[in-house]
Amino acid sequence: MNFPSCKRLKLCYATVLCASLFLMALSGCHVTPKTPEPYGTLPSPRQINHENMEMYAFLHFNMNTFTNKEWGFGDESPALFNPTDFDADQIVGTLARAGFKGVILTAKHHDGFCLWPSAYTDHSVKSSPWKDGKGDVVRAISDACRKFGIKFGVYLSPWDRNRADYGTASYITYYKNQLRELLSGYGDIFEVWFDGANGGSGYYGGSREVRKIDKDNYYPWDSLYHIVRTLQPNAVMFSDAGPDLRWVGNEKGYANDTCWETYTPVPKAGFQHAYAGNTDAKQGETGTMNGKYWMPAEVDVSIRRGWFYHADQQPKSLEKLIDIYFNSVGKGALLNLNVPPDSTGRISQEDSVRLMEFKKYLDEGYSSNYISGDKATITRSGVRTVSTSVLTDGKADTYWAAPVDTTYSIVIRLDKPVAVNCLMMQEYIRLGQRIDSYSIELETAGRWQQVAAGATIGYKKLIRFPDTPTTAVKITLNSALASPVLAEMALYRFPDIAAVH
Ligand code: FUL
Repeated sequence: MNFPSCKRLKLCYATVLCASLFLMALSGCHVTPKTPEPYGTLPSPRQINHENMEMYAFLHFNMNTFTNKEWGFGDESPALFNPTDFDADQIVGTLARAGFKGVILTAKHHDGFCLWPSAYTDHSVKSSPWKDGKGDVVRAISDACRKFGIKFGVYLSPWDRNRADYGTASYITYYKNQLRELLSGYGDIFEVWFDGANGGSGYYGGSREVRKIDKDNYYPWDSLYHIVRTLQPNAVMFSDAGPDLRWVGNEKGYANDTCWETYTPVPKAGFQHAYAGNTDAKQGETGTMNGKYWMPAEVDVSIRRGWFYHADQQPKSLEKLIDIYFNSVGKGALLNLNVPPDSTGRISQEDSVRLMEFKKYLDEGYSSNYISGDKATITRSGVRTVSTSVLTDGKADTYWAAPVDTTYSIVIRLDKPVAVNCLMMQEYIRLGQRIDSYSIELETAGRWQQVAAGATIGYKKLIRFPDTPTTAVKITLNSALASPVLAEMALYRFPDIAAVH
């Protein structure tokens, strides 16, 4: 059969072709031929890997554990360090079972005592009675991390209240040597934690005085960063001002609801540089829209009041831990939860029980996704543009990319009415952080009601609301710095806390 070739039919074909091209352009999803242009500063591969961890644990365990202090003066005798039942497998195994993806150990805190037998000082485990001076806590914890399949990181306090030469150039050489020892002797390191507390009173080899340092110039941050990049290219570095992760600016366990992953650190008044110890860290809670660097917030907080173990303190309640989780991971930040081993050298029973409750709560919540695999109908300016399940496919590396920057609404209908209390959204951050205004509505008994509104999403946003019987969820993307690109969504019902105890 011959195809008709009349002019009118040609016109018809042309119209159909144009219309399909137009619809394809409108629909915009991961199969569009053109990947959207990235926007602004972008995460490095090491930062993406790190963000995927979501939460890890801090281990404050050192001389203070035995002196019942938070900040040792630096004059403590190594003879005091003597855990009676040190068990790295119990410590790391407990944290791994509780869902933490890594551990950061205080290899040296401000008092200067070293948990490993450093070649550069005797103020370490090798002068302690523990294992007759043959022990190495850094070795034991890093080995246990490998055994339990989680990552290992180090905290090496830049401030050292024990060293006679603190404040001079030779201390910097000492600090660099210690950094090299830790980064070359203990396998892969995922994070190096640079504390901003530095300078002040201390023992300093017996001079017992106050040593102020020039915070703008004393620490050669660029060459310290270079040591880390050279010896552990996959490690991220944390400080008040990055370079890879920023301090959230408080130790209470929360990031702001608006929390940009980009950040331009600003020096405190009177300082030239934004370095560890002289950054206006409060700005870390929100980050900076269109900030100069990709530098997600890390929320560091302790399960107990202190960073070190004190027998008269108790772990935070499950309610509080969950609140911390939603205010850190749930705002697109990393959670670094401190769990201090006691002076026997183990995680206490109370902390361990609380961590297992925490894990149970999260597991139950996360296993309840009511929109897994469901189709989302995406509408632009009142016109239905696409129906896709790419947002609910459970894959954070597939995405829906809006064709242009304007308002969209995304509706996902549930199979049957169900009570939910949390919506999860993820941007595809490899293309930058783009969305800056959204609102959430739920359909209950045929009526839409708004339950939340906010600005940033980023790597992950968890939005909580009271249990609401729901037949559909609508996410309105009101505005964005560039056309929105979303990776995932989920709708959960997290359990009642009372049911988890
Ligand atoms: C602070 C330190 O001074 C605390 O002792 C603790 O190590 C905390 C994580 O960082 O700046």
